[in-house]
Amino acid sequence: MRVNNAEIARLFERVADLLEIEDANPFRVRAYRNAARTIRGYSLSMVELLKQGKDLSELRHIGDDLAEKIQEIVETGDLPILREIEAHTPASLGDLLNVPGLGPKRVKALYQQLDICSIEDLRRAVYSGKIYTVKGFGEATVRSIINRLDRSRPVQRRTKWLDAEKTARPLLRYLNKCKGVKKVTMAGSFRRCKETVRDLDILVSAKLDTSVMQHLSNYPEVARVISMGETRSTILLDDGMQVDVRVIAPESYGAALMYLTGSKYHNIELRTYAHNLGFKLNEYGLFRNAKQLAGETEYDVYSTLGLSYIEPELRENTGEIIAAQTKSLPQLINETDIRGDLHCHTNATDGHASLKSMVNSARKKGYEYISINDHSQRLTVAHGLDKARLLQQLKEIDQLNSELTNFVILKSIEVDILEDGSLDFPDSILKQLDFTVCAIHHKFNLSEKKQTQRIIRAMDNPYFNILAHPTGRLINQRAAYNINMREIMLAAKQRGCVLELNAQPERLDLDDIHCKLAKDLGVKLVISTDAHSQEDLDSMRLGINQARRGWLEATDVLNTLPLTQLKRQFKRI
Ligand code: DGT
Ligand code: CA
Ligand code: CA
Repeated sequence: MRVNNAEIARLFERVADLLEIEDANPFRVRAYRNAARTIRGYSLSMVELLKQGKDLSELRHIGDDLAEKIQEIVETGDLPILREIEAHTPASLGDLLNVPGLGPKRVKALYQQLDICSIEDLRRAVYSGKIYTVKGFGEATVRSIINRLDRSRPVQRRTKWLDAEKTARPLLRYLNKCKGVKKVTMAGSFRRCKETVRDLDILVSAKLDTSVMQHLSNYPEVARVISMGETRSTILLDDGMQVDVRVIAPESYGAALMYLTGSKYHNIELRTYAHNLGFKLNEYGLFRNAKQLAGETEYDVYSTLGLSYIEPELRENTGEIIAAQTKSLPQLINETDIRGDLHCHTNATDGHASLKSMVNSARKKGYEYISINDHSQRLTVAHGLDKARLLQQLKEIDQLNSELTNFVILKSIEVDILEDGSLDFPDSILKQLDFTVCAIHHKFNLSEKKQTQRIIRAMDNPYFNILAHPTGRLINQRAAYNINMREIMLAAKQRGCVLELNAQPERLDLDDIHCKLAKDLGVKLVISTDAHSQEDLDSMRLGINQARRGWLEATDVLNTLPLTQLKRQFKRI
């Protein structure tokens, strides 16, 4: 094993960081830090010194104990004490320590005072403003943390929700075919409709003596069985997705579904809530003095606890339990609330379907309106429309509209926001449209200040209506651009502009936290598919998923409005 000094030092530093967060003896913490410094700065490699039979305890700051540990690392590549400490600290604290600007002192304060254990927790605390209650987190610190978080967003390998669904569907069908199976349900982050999932969690309701697991192992897509028991198994599928399957008796189905749906933090909070009321809640049911009071359905469990039913999308421990107790949960938006799609392309630019086909599909979905938002001239890669082609399209729309009953095609465009914040068409053209969708498609790397100013300057134009895919991130591919979202939302509100929740499976931009922020700030949103084909119109449900995770109600979303009211919202002058 060839570990270099820097790696050894890094392991020691990690031990010191975690010990410090745990409030361990400061001398112990310092011992690891000092040793790390010695090792890092030493001119010869520890491996070499050991090979020469040198006694490492002669080095500055290295005692017998640490010398032994260095030897252990050199021999095994691992440091067991670190694993031990990691085993009783939340694993995600390590991620927090990796956020630039967050040293162990700050992580410790966050952990001890706000119970922040993960990047996700941190994001929530930042956006809710809770973080300001912790000493040492002033405006400037928090701003720099937000920027780093926004830029360092998920690069980890999590599967996009829609891809996970493609994997899950046939498996659910297959499991349903097993004899004795009553119900098969997706749980975990998939059921909570997180934009990405790490693995699939499936709950099967069946008598415990059925052969579900045998059936599972015969699924043709199984690449490897990781573990298999009577009630729980984990398998790896050919496409790389890991799947946890639990079998549970029907009388505990609701409680088990709640447990397996999570989130973990919702579960923990709910258990404490139940405990404080003298109940015991676990995956088998809700109990008082060993007597099961509920458990067959989730609804029973919540209502026996005196709570309204909490939709899975809200189960993130961000205030939903209190809201359920005080009957103030949001009436979450549904797909049926949507009356039209406000961002669609045709084959006049980079879409695949004609204007007419897009309209037909929108009508089939039961919509009352659709808008056509082809690209503007600057976007030559997408064959953006120049003035003449745009006017030609408007004429076609007029013609089609005159033939349609109970349906209207809105005239619009996806107009580029140029680097100086001006729009890619003059007002004389923009004013002929029903509204505009404005977007950034180049110069992604401006500084936060410049990018934010660029967008706000664009909003100063009275023909600016909707900011499309506001952060520009592509899930697992491209980080958000550098912007101050709060400032942009406040500017939008002031000017009567709105933000888009773009429902494309790889965009889902805004994310759930930003949706909630918009709601809290009183900024309206639209949910649009940015469809480039007829099938793409079906992405609306993904946007709805995201919106529900962001606590949005129909009243927060403009394309739930009937046409006349909608048009009024777009009149700024
Ligand atoms: P993922 O897979 O990272 O996208 O997210 P989840 O939420 O699906 O997480 P997963 O698959 O590790 O666990 C599935 C559910 O099991 C989770 O949502 C809640 C429950 N669960 C997991 N670990 C714990 C725990 O330590 N305590 C409690 N109370 N519940 C847990
Ligand atoms: Ca999962
Ligand atoms: Ca799992």
